[in-house]
Amino acid sequence: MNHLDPQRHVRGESQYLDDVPVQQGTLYAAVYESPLAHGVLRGLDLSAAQKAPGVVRILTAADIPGRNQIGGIVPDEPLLAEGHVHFRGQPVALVLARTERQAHAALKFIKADIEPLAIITDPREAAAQGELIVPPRTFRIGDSAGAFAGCAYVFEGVAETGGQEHLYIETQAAYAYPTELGGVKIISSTQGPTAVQRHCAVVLGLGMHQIEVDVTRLGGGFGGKEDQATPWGCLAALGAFVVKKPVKLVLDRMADMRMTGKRHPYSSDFKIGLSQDLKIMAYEVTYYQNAGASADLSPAVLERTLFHTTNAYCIPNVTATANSCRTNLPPNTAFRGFGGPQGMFVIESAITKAAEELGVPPSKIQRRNLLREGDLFPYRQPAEMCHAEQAWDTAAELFDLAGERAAIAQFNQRNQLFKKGLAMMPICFGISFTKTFMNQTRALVHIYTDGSVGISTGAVEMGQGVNTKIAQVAARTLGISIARIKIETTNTTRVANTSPSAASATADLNGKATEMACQALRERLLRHASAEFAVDYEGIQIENEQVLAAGIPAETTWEKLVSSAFVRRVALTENAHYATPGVHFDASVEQGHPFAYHVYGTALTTATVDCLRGTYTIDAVRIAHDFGQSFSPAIDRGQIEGGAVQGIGWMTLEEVSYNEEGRLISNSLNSYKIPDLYSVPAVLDVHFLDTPGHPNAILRAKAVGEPPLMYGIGAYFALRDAVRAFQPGVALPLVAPMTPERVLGGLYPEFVAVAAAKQVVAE
Ligand code: LUZ
Ligand code: MOS
Repeated sequence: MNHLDPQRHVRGESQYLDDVPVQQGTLYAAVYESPLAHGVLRGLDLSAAQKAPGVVRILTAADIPGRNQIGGIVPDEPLLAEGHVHFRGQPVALVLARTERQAHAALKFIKADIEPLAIITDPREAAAQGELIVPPRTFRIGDSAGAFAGCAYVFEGVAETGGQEHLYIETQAAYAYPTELGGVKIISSTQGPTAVQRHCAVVLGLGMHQIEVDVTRLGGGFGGKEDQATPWGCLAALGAFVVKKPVKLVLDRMADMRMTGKRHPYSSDFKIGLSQDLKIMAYEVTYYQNAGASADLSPAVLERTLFHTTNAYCIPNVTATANSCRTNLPPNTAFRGFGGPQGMFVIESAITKAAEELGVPPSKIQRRNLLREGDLFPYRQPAEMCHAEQAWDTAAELFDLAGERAAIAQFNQRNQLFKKGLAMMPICFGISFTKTFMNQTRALVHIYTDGSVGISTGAVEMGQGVNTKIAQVAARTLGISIARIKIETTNTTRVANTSPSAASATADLNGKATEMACQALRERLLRHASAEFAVDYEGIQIENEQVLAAGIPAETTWEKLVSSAFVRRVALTENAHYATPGVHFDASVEQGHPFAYHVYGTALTTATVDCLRGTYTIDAVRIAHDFGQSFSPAIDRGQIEGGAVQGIGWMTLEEVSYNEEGRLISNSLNSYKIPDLYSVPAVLDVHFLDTPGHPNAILRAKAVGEPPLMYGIGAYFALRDAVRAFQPGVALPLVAPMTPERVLGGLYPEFVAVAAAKQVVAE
């Protein structure tokens, strides 16, 4: 089964938000952003801008009819700045003009009177000043402090990971228009239509029933539109509501990069204790998450970091503490992996540091400590249907870990200017929203009288192929062809109160709801056939659009069955509700069973470093992955390949950089590099492990969205391995991304020391 959309995409037939025909009288919006990262907003001079050509109206916080509040988890985020500004790029005013150009041209005439305040960009500095978004949280199992005393080896260190720009191809956008009875309809490029609806209702002072949000598809999300499509939806809706005209708001690329949050950078302290035979006995870690200026999803991201503190390892004594630190940067947000990758980088750093100090390959410590059936995670859920060792051993054998290592050692002995490195990267990722209540959704299935089928769910198609999967589930359950099925837009009036398409759980949740609705319809149609043809219900089947049973005429097709059911007044619509069974969590003790299941896998990564230039190639990434029983192998393989490459980008090339004034330096594709065709690994193998899947996974095919991103962490450690082949024992900080500049610093530490000294002199 191939993804249903790509042919339409390449022919330009797919309808994205910007392809929606605009209505007559549509106004275009542009956002005036705070020019300072922190300050008291004393006043705004709009007079010149109001006279600029084409300008119809300029809206500020004073024009908001409801509450000026779009915070989700914590109510700490105004839609438009009021009283203070907290980051550069914070929306302050909205210009509405007759054309997009005129709206943007008017921005430069706006003057803000801002009294500057001190700027914090560093999470540790924020923590030191007590600037925490929520109180710190600690996950604890065993007694780590006591266990260190009995350890043969104890190592401590600091690990840091940087931000990551989502770089969805389609930038943030919304198109809103007034509807009768004073409501608003919003076409939004969002992963979370209900979030847009809920916040628009608050901002406009309306009931949620007055707001309709519709989503056809997104040109990528990656978490960047889980919460952060909301401001643009609300701003367009505010304009439409106040001016009573359609309003379209599309961010250009650089505005999107400046104004939206990214993956959270983390700085972390770790301490790891091992026994003589390399069992990890104790692990302590303190995370400092750079949350940006408001909470957004940071507390949930922080929680997922804690859930992934020990990655795929069993560690009996763990204390993990996490701080969400408020800084004067755009609010950081969901990004594929959602804090999991940040936590997993730290434990891999701790293991690597221990291995380097002990002079053993990290893989020796990794393999010895992998999770086994029944082992407890620090949050007390047991590892069930655990495939950590199977994934590792399959990867090690299939991709010849021993042979690769020997070949690399030989290469490194023979070459002075090029060095190769290798790393193994096991992953274990929990599937479910960590907030239990979010694990619910609905599907609304109509069978039309001609036998065609329309399906609405809470799932948003963002390129990941969820619509194809839902169509497959329905086709299988009903016994009909995919060609009869249409997956409708995601719309809040058809399917209400949805969770965002996120947490890798969208196909599971919405697929299960679809399966339930289709099962109910199928059963109803078979009961009808049983009555109509006076045959035993148990014996009837629908296969390939044929209704099959002894006693049923051979020409009885799906179409005939449906039309005869309609004539008999049988309901051809079904609405099903699905809630993941068995998940719960008690945050007061930080224990429970938050995940429906875990996904496992292992990647073997090799890399080559040019030791003159510091440049490198990631040569091969070979992955043994636990898909369960994949029913869309082409889509699933694509998710693993794309996720791994996105993870490699985060770990190597992509460097989000702000200056001390909180200004984004990496503000365009000139200065922010993502993997391109030339930098992706030449070899990217994906092996489907033979695993049974899980009953909580749709048709036993496990979730594939986020887990593969963390294979990219292997690229960091493979590069580190290569650098150390050139400079044995070099004190290379555990800081990602491993840009060519950082590689050069590892290859020539004395050169970097000289350069730093020169800079001090120059200053
Ligand atoms: N969003 C969320 C997520 O609200 N909760 C989660 O656990 C999650 N995990 C991954 C991505 N988005
Ligand atoms: Mo996501 S980080 O599952 O939107």
